Amino acid sequence: MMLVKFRGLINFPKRTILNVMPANLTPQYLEAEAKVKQSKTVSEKIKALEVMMAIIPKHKGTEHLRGQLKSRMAKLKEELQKRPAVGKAEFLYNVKREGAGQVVLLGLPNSGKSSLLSQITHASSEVADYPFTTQRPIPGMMDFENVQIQLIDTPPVSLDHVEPGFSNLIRNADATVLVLNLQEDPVFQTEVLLEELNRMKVKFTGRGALPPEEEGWVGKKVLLLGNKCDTKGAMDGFRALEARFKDVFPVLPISAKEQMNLEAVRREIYELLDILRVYTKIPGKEPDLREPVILKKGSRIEEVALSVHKDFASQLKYARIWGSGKFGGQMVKREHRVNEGDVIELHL
Ligand SMILES: Nc1nc2c(ncn2[C@@H]2O[C@H](COP(=O)(O)OP(=O)(O)OP(=O)(O)O)[C@@H](O)[C@H]2O)c(=O)[nH]1
Ligand SMILES: [Mg+2]
Repeated sequence: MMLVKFRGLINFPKRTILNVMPANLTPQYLEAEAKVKQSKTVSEKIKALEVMMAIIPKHKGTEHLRGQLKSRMAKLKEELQKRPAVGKAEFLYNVKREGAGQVVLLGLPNSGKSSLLSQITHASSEVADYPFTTQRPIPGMMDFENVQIQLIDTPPVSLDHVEPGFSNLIRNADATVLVLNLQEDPVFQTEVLLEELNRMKVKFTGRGALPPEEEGWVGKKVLLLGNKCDTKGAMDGFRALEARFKDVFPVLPISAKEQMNLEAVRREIYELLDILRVYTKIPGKEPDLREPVILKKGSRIEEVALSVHKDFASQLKYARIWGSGKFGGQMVKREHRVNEGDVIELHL
């Protein structure tokens, strides 16, 4: 009996033993491999395979396996090319707007987008130390004082594959936040992401007015966040980022993980939206400062009235206004431009 068992072991097919022996594959790799098997769509498979290729140990023992992964990837990409854009993926990238504005987080793999979303909004998005964790857009609501703003975590931008629908998501949103990993050449990451925005026909700017619209192009404000500022050497990365881009974009060092500078992030994101808050009041009563009326910068009394009720704008005779360094309760006409924090009493 013993002998038979022993013989069985010796005769164990050589190929099987070779497959398990020399590669020293990590548990994360095996997990990624399982993910490829579970993936139902071709693009999911590609993403999972990208993870495997990124984390596979690179030594002689895995050379053959790496070759196999590469050709498998090539086949999948070919398959994807042959198909028309899938309706379902497009649908996933349609995120219903909520709150005072919609802002997309964009970044290369592992930069900390999901960590930021999970820390700064009421939503949570899976965080992991391997790339391509996020597979679809995940929205969350961020509070800034008395305003709610929608942030959207997205799958990472990869150099050779962008999901259909991604560009629509960005073009339809109000602004973009680039989340950069300060540990890994943030200037280069920014250049890659700006190039991607260019390909999507997004004309970006930092502070100041949006560029004039051109046929087929949309203008968006962009904020740069240098993430992982808690790590060693990160501030060197930040200084390089700031030196290169601070004249064009607002740039902040943050740590999503250690919750550093996140209050400043909230304010900068609010600033990106080019909106202002005013408060309406009823004669003889105090305004409700928890319920701002949100308007585009440059709006007039007329728009305040319209936002309260569609008939108010046509029936409006005058308004009284507090704030903006004016006399308290000064009478103004419908063309009067309002400012952040004004309190307005509408008279019909
Ligand atoms: N030290 C440090 N680590 C961070 C910080 N933010 C994120 N990380 C880590 O970086 C890794 C990636 O974080 P994620 O939030 O999943 O990054 P992501 O950009 O969403 O990644 P993908 O979805 O794969 O593109 C995780 O191990 C996080 O714990 C940070 O501020 N400091
Ligand atoms: Mg993520």
